[in-house]
Amino acid sequence: MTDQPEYKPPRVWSPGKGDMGKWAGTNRPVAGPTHEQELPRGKHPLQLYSLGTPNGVKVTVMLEELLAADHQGAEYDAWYIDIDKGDQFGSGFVEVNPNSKIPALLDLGGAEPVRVFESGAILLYLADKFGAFVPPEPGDRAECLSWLFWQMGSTPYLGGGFGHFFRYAPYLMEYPINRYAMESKRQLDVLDRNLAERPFVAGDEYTIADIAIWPWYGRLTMNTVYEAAEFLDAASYRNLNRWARDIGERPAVQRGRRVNRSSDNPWLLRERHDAKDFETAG
Ligand SMILES: N[C@@H](CCC(=O)N[C@@H](CS)C(=O)NCC(=O)O)C(=O)O
Repeated sequence: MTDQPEYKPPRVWSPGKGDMGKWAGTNRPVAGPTHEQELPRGKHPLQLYSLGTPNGVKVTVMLEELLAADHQGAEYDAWYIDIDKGDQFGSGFVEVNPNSKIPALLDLGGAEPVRVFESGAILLYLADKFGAFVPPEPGDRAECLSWLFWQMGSTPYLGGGFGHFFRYAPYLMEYPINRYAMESKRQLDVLDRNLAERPFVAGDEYTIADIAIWPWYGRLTMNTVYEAAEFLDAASYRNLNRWARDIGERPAVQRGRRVNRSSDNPWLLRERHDAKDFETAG
């Protein structure tokens, strides 16, 4: 039982009543731009508008992996989108992503600009464009895409469900935390059982499935997602921990994690425009 009075829904919901929790200032029940704000453009064909959250890190890791594999066409400008300030509702950002969420990518390298939104779609677009980190053979490709889409479909239960109620809700509630901790642990077990049989998520090769899953589930084992590692007993998923450590040691992953982060830590890069930015930071 809770001390909170039971919620009695009105006939038609409207916003603005009650404590809406963290991000109450930016959440709205409608889409579309709130203000005119052009996006900056840099010198490279690939323009990334993002933030160093797990969804954003997927893309910076992918771009750094492509560059490490000598795909020079993957050079990119990474611009910082401040979602606390509402940059995602600026007119320029909404043109690139009508869903107003980071990450969003603009590819200016072809005859016409290509916009891509949703982190999974961005990973697949880049993998196809450079012929890397997605297997060409249909069966192997299906396995890789199955895990990529698994991440996109599963993580809202970990993030919007468990993470929200464990870290950001105005007060702690046992019912939703129980519900989403149950599902989050089931997901950790899915990964752990899969990784008992293979080195990487989709088989013998490192793919966009690993790149999508690591920033959420790998970093959860390292206690950098919601500081929930102990609560979810993440250490008990041995195969997942082994994989998370191995992926975390990749130099491209370490570079990708540093991008679009704003902090006093000089090792982190608010924006990234050149490979040399990593050398001069820190
Ligand atoms: N399914 C989307 C989720 C993106 C997402 O939720 N982005 C968050 C930050 S991690 C965001 O931009 N939030 C701003 C907002 O909701 O206004 C993806 O994977 O790209």
